[in-house]
Amino acid sequence: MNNYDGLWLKSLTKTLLDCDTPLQAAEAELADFFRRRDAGERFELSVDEALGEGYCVERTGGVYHLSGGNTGILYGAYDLIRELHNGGEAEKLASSPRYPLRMLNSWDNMDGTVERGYSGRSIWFEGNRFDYDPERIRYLGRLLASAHVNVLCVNNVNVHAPAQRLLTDLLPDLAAFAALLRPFGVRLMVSIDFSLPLSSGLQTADPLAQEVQKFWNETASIAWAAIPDLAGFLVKADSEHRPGPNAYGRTHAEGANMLGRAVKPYGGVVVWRAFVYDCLQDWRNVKTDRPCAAYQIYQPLDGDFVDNVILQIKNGPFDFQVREPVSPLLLSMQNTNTALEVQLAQEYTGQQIDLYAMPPMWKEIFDVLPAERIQAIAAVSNLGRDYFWTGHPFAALNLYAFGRLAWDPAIDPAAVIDEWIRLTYTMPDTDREKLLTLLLNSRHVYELYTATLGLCWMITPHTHYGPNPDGYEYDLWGTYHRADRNAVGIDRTALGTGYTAQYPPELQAFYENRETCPDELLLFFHRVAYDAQLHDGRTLIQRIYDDHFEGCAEAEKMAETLQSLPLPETDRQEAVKRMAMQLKNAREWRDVINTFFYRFSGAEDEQGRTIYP
Ligand code: GCV
Repeated sequence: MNNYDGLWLKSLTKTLLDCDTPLQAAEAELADFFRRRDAGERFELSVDEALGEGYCVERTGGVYHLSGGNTGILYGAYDLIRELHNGGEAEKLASSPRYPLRMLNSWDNMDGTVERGYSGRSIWFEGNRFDYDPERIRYLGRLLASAHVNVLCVNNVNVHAPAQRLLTDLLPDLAAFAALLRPFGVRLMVSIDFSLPLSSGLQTADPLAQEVQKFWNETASIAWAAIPDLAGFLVKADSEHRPGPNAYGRTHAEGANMLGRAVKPYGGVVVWRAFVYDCLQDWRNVKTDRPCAAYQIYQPLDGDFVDNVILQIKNGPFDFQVREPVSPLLLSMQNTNTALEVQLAQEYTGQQIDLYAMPPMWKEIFDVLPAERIQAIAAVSNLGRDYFWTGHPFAALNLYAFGRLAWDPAIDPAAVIDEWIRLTYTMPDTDREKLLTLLLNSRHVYELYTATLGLCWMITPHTHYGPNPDGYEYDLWGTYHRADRNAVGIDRTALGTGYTAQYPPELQAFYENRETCPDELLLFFHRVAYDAQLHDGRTLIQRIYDDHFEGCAEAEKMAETLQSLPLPETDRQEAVKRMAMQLKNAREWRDVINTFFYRFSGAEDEQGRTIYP
């Protein structure tokens, strides 16, 4: 096990390694915490199953009475530890989750690589098999439980061989892995390949074929016999060349429901991803608009899904960009269980090199979500086998905050960041505040130099790091900016692609109107001339130049702040090293994008700064 001790809870106690239940884990954690705290306090635990994942704490004298459901007891223990560690009194605490499923989706392949992973290789797969240090898996369980994450999907949604076999001959290994996480209330989920019946000897994977239904019923029965608390299946179907029901002329509801019925007897769920669009688009075609796709496919199916199918929808209509409006599908599925999907892995948001604290961005989404329809929150994992677990030591914040906000979306983003800093680092208040401000501004700074005014996708193809304004412009992925010498952006109003019509009327009118559309989404919704005036009186072209200069200058200031922080030496060195890479990246973005638009527009910068011709 690597010996990095900087994640938000300090090193694993030996006793925790032997725990078999959340209650035992709660006891071990609290005993260890109070022993170290050495303040003569005691605790008493009682399990009250009726509390489920919830818990209550009450202090009488020097005794903390904690009661909680089977896993609630452990969540209560961690929350009590957090409160006391962070200087709270914890006289009375009571909490229960807003969302029942809080899922981490790993995109780990069995060969040990991680798709869009920036923290090294998989923690549990290597050489096409499970290969892990059990102590590290216990530590992982503990990390997830302390953030109240209760489901881990072990394998990539793009199911590559031999991950298809996780439900067949690799099932005993999966079961052994599940057992390590069980004491922490973490249940496993498996990404499945919709065409599995074909590789198992059937002639079809048609969801309406009886032999296919029988195959999945048997597969589920065997899987749940081996792992009775298996959470369910995660499915990427008919998306980016993955097999799905469309090949048989069946709808996504027909495909998902067939699986839903197979896992129903065991209390399992099928999480069906809505990330479906035409990934072979011709850039010449201006009628097809990728952000419209998910709504067009799934909205007509609202009400057709069985009750243990959850439609998992990415936060925005594109794909985890720095700035996107909320997905209209999330707002419109009235009769379907849905899950929100966010991405901790910083695929488009700096790859754990550039600083990017996500809570402020998630807050924007949580604030508009119709909470009653959302059953689950899922996040693409940012974990890996590297020394810091999340690449950048500060990127652990996003994992922690994800769990906290999936439990209680009302928590203020600044409060959750502050909580994480206090749990992770010991530093004077003034430094803690500096770090908090640095993290709170990090997304804004990254946005300034990479995605001004909602103009995303000007990135290097495939790697998705660094600028390349035309990298995807003449490609087949449907992600165009259509810049010419006069204007940039795509008109997504009723006069353009009609995307805005997918929103409820008020929001539609809000985005449709250039006057009310927020600047940060202007070029997502509108095509705008370079000489058009924005809300603050600047022209579009001047704003593009200014944002890139400002973003880069802000990154330089962040580097200075970082240097001044009293971090543990290992963390400081890594953060400083990565910040140097961020600065290089920010400068490259500034100069490439400014030159790109200068060459098109011919407009001089009003402040006469250097733009390369
Ligand atoms: C797992 C994007 C990523 C892919 C990812 C896909 C998805 O397209 O670039 O790597 O595949 O999203 O969410 O399925």
